[in-house]
Parts: sequence; structure tokens; C-alpha cells
Amino acid sequence: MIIQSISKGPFEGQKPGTSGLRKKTRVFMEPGYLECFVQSTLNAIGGASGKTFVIGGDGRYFNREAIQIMLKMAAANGASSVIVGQAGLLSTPAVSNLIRQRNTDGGFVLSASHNPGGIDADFGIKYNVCNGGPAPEGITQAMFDETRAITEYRIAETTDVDLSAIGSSRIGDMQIEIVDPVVEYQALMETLFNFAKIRALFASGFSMRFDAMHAVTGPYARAILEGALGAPKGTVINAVPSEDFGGGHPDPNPVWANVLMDEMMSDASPDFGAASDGDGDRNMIVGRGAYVTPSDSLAVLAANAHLAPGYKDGLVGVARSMPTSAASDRVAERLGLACFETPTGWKFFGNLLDAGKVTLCGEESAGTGSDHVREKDGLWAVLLWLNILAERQQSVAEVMADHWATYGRNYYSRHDYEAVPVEKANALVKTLRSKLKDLVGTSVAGLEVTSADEFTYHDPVDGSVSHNQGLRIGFEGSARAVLRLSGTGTEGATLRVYLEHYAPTDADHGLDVDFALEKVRSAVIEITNMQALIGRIEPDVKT
Ligand code: VG1
Ligand code: CO
Repeated sequence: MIIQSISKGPFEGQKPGTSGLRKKTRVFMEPGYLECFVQSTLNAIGGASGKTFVIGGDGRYFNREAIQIMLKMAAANGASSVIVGQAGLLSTPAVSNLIRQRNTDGGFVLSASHNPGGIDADFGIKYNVCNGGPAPEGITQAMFDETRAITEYRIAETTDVDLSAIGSSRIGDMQIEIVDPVVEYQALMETLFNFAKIRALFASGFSMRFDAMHAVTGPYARAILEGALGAPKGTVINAVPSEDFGGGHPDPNPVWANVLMDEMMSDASPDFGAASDGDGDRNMIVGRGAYVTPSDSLAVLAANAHLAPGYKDGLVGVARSMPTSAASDRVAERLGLACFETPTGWKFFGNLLDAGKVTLCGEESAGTGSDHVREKDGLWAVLLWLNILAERQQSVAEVMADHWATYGRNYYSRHDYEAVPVEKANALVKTLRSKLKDLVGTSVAGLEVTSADEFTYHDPVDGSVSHNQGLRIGFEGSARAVLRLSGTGTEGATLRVYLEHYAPTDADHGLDVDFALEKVRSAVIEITNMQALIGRIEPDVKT
């Protein structure tokens, strides 16, 4: 094997965000760009010598080319073996599972998740550590430091590896194992859920539509839902991963999964609908005429998880990201479970899961997961819902009505303002930050402000501290607004405004969501001086 050291770098701005490094695909395709980031990652973890890794991606444009480059780099850096998904495909939760099952040193996921794919769209890469979870902040900081100092990368001069067939091959001394992306993941699911019960549910005529959004979950959903669980053919739609996700955004929310939403709101609706994102870690849950917000979904799963075999002994605790609604806190309180609030991004759940402090975790952005892996897991959430519905023999709407009657309803919505000029978005955040301390006690849009601060997270396991994790404003009556800037976008800034209003158990749970949140929204627009600072008050996307 001929190893080349290529002089290159550093490149500007290779700073991992909420979930890895995301850039325009053409940026990643610039000679040496991907290579320098990968080399920096390997440098940050003390080199690759003798180590084993998992590599896979969501199948977007440049996925296979990137894997070829990374395999040659892993070999040149002395890695002993790499496990790769067939055709370069592995969902994010499947990578997490393989890292754990095979005790590898870490893994790479090639994905920009819910961002669109294609040569003129987005690409991304994230590094996961040996617990199967996203690299924690200490490591992402070390990676970024390396990207600023790098001057060369190492790569083997060799032909491409055939990724199409399951089996083994080598580059020099490094062994490469091409695996079926689904098999080990499916085996894990079978340990957690009552497949016989869910199979009986489908056999009884229960109908479902699963929209894989032309992304990586297609093969998993087909094998598990239509294969092992006997759902009729055609249950899974858009099941073949495509390089540009059929031209859409593989983002499972009512806006981007509108075809599924329309079907679920129609007279011809199946009993149950679900969708997942580009890399298979997010989920959308929708019943006949009943969309379930991700925050509510986490709460319902927490309240009912014991109905599935994998969680029959109950949960230890529940964690949610700070902007996620407090619906799961109410469940935790009643069930006597520990409850944690973390910054946005799955990397903050890893320590809590490893320390056995929590069993379930979730985010308002449609990510839910448990201690079975160290990533959020879209299909897992769908299977847990199916298991619960099979046990309760109720519709999604009935489950939700019962949940709200028991715990009250946290009306919730996230408003995204996309492609805001970076200076303007920063100015809005800075201005709001500076006046937080004067807000408490004032009355805005008819609501009294009861608290206002910027979220700082103190990790209870390793003591690390993360600052500037979102501005939050509390109002009378458990209403709340949170503002933060996205860390996954690739164009300008995205301002996220999270709105919440609590309706107690005996209140009306059937209000229109926008109507229920109107006062909080007006208060935010006024407090932030939004019109003046970013030139608009209407969001691009409401989820
Ligand atoms: C978004 C979501 C966050 C999620 C992250 C990665 O981050 O808000 O909850 O963990 O995406 O998910 P941000 O910084 O844009 O708000 V994924 O499925 O895109 O890897
Ligand atoms: Co994702």
C-alpha cells in the first residue's frame, strides 16, 4: 500500500454545529475539504492506529465518494478495520448500534440529516464516539482546534472498494467488512418490542402509511413493517433512498411531509401515519385526523413505555432538550421519574444515558430515543407507538385525549425564520440578551413576564458547563417562549422561536394551536422588536 501525505489546509469554518459539520455539497467536494476534516477528527482522537470504525451515510449525493476517500484515509492512518453499510447506507441509529454491538472505537455518519441533498444542496459528516453517541463538546472542540492547525492529510493510493456486495475486503492491512444495514438493527428492535402483538394488530386490519421520504429509513421500514410485522405492501412509501430525496426536504413535519399529512387528514386516512428524516433518527407521528407534536409524543411514550417488553420494568428517568415542551415533565412528576433538561442536540443526552440516569430522551424537533442506542431513533419511536396502540387497542386521537385529560395539554409550536442575515439574527439575540434582566415583572401583550434568562447547562455527570444555550422567557400561567439560533443550517441564520402554553387537565384541549399560542407569540414579537431587527414577523415554517 502506497501512503501519500498531501499538503493541504487549514480550511476556514470547519466547526461542528448541533450535529456535526454541515456545508453545501460543493464545499465538501472542494479538493481536500472533506479530507482535512476527517484527518482533523482522527488527530483529535489521538490517531486511528489499531482502531476500528463504522462508516455509513444516508445515501445523499457524494455519500459513496466520501466513503471511498475515508476508507483510504483510515487505512493510511493505520486503522485496523472498518465496518461499512452495503451501498454506503446506514441510518444514524444503526451506526450507533453497530458501534456498540461491535465495540468499535467510533464511527462516522455521512449526512446532513433533514437538510436537502444534491450537488447544489447540503452534505454533512459527524463523528460518534465509542458509546455510540455523538462526540461530546470536549471532542468537537478538539476537532475544531485541529481543523485550524492542519497542514496535511494521509491517504492510501489504491483503487475504490466495491461497496455493493456484503463481504470482506482489505486496503493494505486494514480489513473492511460490508454489512447489511438492516439486519443487526432489526435484531435489536425485536428485543425491545412485542412483534407478535404488532403483527396481530396488522393482521386485524389496522392500516398504516410510513413515508420514508426517499431517505435511508426506506429499507429498514420495508424489512421491519412490511416484512417482519406483516403490514401490507405499499404501507411504506418513498422507500428507495435517492441522492436528492426526490427533490424534497427529508424533514418529517407537517410542512415537508405534507402528502402524508393530507392523507391522514382525509376521509380515506389509514389508522396510523409516520415519517422519518434523511438519516433515520427523527420521526413524525400522526393518527387519523390527529397530528402528535414531538413534545407530546415523548410524553405519551414516557407514560406508556412499560407496555413494551423492553421497558416493562418502567423507566429510570426522562430527559428533554430545553426548548422541548414540559409535557414529559408532567409525566415524570406523576410517575416519580427523574427529569432532566439539556441543551439542544443529542450529544448532551449521552452522559445521562451512560450513567443510567435516564431511559427515554426527546427533542421538540422530532427526535426520540432510549438507552438502546446513543442516538435518536425514528423507526424505534414508530415501533414503540405501534406496540402501545396494539396493547391499548385505541386510536391515536383517543390516546391523546386521554393523555391531556390526565396531564393537561402543553400547546406548542416552533416558528422558524430562515435565511436571516447573520448580523441581523445576532443583533436580535444580543439585544434580547441585554434586556432580559429588566423583563421580569413587566406586562407585554397582556401577559406578565415571570422569568427571563439564558440557559446554561451543568452536566450532572461530568460537571462540564455549556453556556448560551437559548434565551427563555416565562409568562404567567406556565406559558413560555424560547429563542435560539440553529446550529445545523448552511445559509444565513435560522432563528427558532419556540412557543408553549399550558392548559390544565380541566381546560379546553381542543383549541386551534395558533389560537392557543397567539398571546405568547405577540409578546415575543414585541419583546424582541422583531419587525425592526429582522424585517419580518411571519415565520417561514411552523411545526
Ligand atoms: C436541529 C434540532 C435539534 C436536533 C438537530 C440535529 O438543530 O433543533 O433538536 O438535535 O437539528 O438533528 P438546530 O441547531 O438546527 O436547532 V438531525 O436529525 O438534523 O441530525
Ligand atoms: Co436526522
